[in-house]
Amino acid sequence: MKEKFSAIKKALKSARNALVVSHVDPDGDSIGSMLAMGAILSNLGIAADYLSQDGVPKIYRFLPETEKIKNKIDCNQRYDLLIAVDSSDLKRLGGKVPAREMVRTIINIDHHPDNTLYGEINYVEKSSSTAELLYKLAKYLKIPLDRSLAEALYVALITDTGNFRYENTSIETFLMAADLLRSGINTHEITTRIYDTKTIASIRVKAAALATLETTPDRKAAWAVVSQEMMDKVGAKGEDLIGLVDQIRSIDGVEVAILFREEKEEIKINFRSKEKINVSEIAKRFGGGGHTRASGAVVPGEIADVKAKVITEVLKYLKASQYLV
Ligand SMILES: [Mn+2]
Repeated sequence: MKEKFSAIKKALKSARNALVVSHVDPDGDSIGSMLAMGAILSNLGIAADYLSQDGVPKIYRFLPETEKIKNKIDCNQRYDLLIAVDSSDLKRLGGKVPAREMVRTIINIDHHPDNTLYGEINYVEKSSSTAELLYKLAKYLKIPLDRSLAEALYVALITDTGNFRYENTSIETFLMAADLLRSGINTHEITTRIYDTKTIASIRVKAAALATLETTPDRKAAWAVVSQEMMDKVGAKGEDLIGLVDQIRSIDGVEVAILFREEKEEIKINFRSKEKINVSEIAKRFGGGGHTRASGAVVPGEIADVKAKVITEVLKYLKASQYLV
């Protein structure tokens, strides 16, 4: 890891400007990691732009400097560095990233096991979150851990570990959290904003989605559907669905939870598992990917057809894994 850090340090030293990018449908780890990377860059005096094609979900906008994150950039701008955080491949960054020839060096910082190592420098390591990797990088670079950097890292850390509930939570995770707390962040305020502040549209669309809940007879798998009509009816946005698939997974006995969401001509699918099934394998069969317990895919087609196809495949997978009897 030392070589990775020194390669990054060298690249940063010779850079005048950088573009920090994260994946489409951003989550807390992608936004927090972008901001943390930004704090590192500004500390080193490197000018930075920030690109998140789908913007910044409202619940993360209390973080300092989120207004710097734009949903498009000037495509004539050249960058010494493109720093991608929390994204397993280039495609996940969306279609608005600059052309390859506009960027000198790509630095890829990520914790997804299926990362395609698309950078000239790949700092890809198994960890709770991309934030955990950035925390280590910040320490190596001796960047002072001020309150706003600590807040960005903390939000990223808790959202990717489900507030320290998921199995990716380790001793390192808690040690990092403890260190972040030393900078004076208010964890109660942060968790209230992240977990206990919902829009009414979010509650309404979740109620409508949960009304579509179906399960296998043995309740090992459960799924729900969100149509465009359901979203429009209550004025919900994609970010209003945060936590819904986890709610389905929380049903007693459920091992695999799936959420189907209709968006234009495509169906976005979220997979979650509780403790046995590697849902990234299932997502891969539909051109997606992700983590062992949380993955996703986007499939073109009608919602009913896609749902039928996916459920059949999930049941096959569960059977083959000897899990479903
Ligand atoms: Mn992540």
